[in-house]
Amino acid sequence: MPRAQQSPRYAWIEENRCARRDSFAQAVDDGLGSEPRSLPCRFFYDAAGSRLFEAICELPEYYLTRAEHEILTRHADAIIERCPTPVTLAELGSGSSTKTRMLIEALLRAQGRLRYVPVDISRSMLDEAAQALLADYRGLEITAIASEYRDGLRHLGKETRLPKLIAWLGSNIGNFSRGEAHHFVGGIRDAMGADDRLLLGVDLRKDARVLVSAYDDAQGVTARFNKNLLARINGELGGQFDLADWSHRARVVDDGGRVELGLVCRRACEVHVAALDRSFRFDRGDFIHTEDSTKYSEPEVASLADAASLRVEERWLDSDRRFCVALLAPH
Ligand code: AVJ
Repeated sequence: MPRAQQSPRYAWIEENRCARRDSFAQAVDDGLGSEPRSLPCRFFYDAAGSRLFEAICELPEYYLTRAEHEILTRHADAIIERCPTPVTLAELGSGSSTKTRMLIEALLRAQGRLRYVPVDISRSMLDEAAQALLADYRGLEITAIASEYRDGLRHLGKETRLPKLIAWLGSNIGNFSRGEAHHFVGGIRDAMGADDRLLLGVDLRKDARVLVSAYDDAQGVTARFNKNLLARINGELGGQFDLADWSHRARVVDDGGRVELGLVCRRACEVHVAALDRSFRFDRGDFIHTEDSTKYSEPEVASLADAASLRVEERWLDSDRRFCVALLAPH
């Protein structure tokens, strides 16, 4: 795909791509070579994986995107009324930026012009999203940061021309354990000034049946998304995984507090990975953990904020009370 050009309204910063490719090899070597086996979920999002994730967001079972969209549609103006104006909109894990359009529109209504700084691991998603947004909104200027969260936060800390509204939506926080989330929200707090705000979209604890169907959909899109990790090992590292030997598994654990995703081996196999010059043996029933999706209660959201010296300024739920968007401000 042709790379988007830098222009007066669009600039991008890319954080060490080569190191990232190496780190995929390293992560596969470490993750498949030790027990319990695992692959880190941040590697889901190559171009194909990002597209599959967009398809997940449209699934009837995957209520998260719709619930959050409902909240942002109803309350975008109320959200930005509680932010200083003018404000820069930053976003962690922006993906296609579809979920952000309500905020962008509300901010453009309120302040006419807007600087938007999306951070995402997928350069192709950033380019596509930026082109679409710039075509739709005059008055928008975008600086995209292609990096993992850690590097992205470092850039955001330097983004001090105007106060910032940092959006971290889509329950992306769910990929962290509770402990990691506490730590990471502390890191966001460190990148915030006294006037900045954090807008957090969090999926709430709920009935296990609703969760299982959201993460094991009837059309098998989530299964393909999950197996895309193996396809990436094949494509990028010369792996020999037969995708038919693996099945997708989604399990609710921790009393509805977490969905655990992984791949179960259906047939004993030995898989060579050329780039690692190494083979991995799997028995039938072996499990590779690929993702956690942590769910929160409302009090857990408040204590998460509190532990990072933030307070919940206001929070909004969807009409089915499945999802929460919370606006956090420094103490
Ligand atoms: C992008 C982390 C929010 O946990 O719901 C969706 C990822 N994985 N279906 C989630 C995901 C399988 C998603 N997040």
